[in-house]
Amino acid sequence: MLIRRSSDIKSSEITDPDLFLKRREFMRAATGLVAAGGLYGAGMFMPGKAHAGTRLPGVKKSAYSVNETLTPREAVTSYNNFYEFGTDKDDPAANAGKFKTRPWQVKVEGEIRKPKTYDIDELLKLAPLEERVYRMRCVEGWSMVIPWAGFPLAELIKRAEPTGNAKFVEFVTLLDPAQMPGQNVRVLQWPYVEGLRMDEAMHPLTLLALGLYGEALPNQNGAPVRVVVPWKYGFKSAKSIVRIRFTEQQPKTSWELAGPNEYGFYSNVNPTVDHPRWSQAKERRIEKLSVVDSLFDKKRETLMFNGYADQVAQLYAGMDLKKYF
Ligand SMILES: Nc1nc2c(c(=O)[nH]1)N[C@H]1C(S)=C(S)[C@@H](COP(=O)(O)O)O[C@H]1N2
Ligand SMILES: [Mo]
Repeated sequence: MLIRRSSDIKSSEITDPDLFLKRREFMRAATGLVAAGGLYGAGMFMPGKAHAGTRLPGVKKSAYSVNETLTPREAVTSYNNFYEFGTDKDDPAANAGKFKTRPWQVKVEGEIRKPKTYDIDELLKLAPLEERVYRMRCVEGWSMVIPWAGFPLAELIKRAEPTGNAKFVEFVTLLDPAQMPGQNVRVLQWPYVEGLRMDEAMHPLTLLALGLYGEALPNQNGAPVRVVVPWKYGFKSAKSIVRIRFTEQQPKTSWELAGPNEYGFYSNVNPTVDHPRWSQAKERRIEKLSVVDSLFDKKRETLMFNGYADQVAQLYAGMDLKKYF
């Protein structure tokens, strides 16, 4: 079979940034372009730049931000996971340039009293935009610090008036294989589906993100709207959302369907619970302009709940986090 299990792809080909380095960046580094102003010099590779979002007005700083070195915008917009546009880290920046994010609607439905379809420009004005600088940790072992712009998902949930049956929230990414070439490859079940328990979705840290670095989201980062859940592995933060559905049953998420022993529903960042095929104890923080330069930094310890334990640990009081990984 040509179809490989997505979990195999994750581990063998794209797990470690070093592979990314070896495959293409080292070639460039060797040519001396790094010294000449970085990999983005000489006009040869300018990820993100072409699709830069428009400035978002009135974004207020938030006390929920962490005070850590930001991952440069160049790295945030060039080293991505967005399998709809390909499985390599540089595929989304290369392939999402023409992705159409207007018109765009988000359907809010399910166990709620006020179902509603939002136009994206209406959603942008639903609540005051905040800048939230969050630590983000990918299950593959790298981490970033990203200044998101958005508002708490709770703002939208309150307006939807969930019924007593709403126990979970499901997030569904756009299904459009004509625009998203990766959807023609069955590495995952499409459309990409993620989910949260209701209390997780209502938590003040859970963000509906519409931008980063003060601008509308670049396509490769999940334009025009995504969720951001900073205490969970990155794949819980679904991109380019078209549907938010409130359910009584726990949603079946794309990654769980692809590898139930490897990608649990909760997927809280937890250095004491290893992925079946690799340790989760350490991470490589990307904090240089080019990902290549970060690869020489020492790995750092991964923190419980990605450092947000004070704020979220009580959501899981009494739960066996090895069982509910
Ligand atoms: N629809 C969709 N959402 C997705 C993904 C994806 O492939 N498709 N990848 C996830 C993973 S594994 C990570 S680490 C983050 C990466 O977000 P970033 O590229 O903005 O850093 O997006 C998550 N959201
Ligand atoms: Mo990830």
